[in-house]
Amino acid sequence: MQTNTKPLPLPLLLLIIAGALLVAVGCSPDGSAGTTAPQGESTMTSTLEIDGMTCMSCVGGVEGALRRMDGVTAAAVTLEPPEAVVSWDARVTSVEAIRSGVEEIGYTVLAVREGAESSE
Ligand SMILES: [Cu+2]
Repeated sequence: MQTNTKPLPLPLLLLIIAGALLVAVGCSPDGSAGTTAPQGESTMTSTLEIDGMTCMSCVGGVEGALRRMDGVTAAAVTLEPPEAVVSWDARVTSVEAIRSGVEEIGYTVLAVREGAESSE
């Protein structure tokens, strides 16, 4: 005994439609609401010369503190030379905020250079 080929059950159909709508909204090409602002446009990279780091745990401490700061997207700290290369979002933070964050945990920022180049 064969049952009729049933159409998709209504709830499933609604689910599919809702899903399609969500995808369509998410991909809307002129979705300039700001929620999907392109990354990178306002990302700056700065190199901070840091005084007071003496060992790898200092390095780890500075790096951890930098990475926890609002607006910091990446941080790489080295002991030799003693500096931090920080990528940060100019819409969220500033070099001054980053600098004072480093000084708050007990180190001194001797200089800040734009970009990721090491001192010559
Ligand atoms: Cu140390």
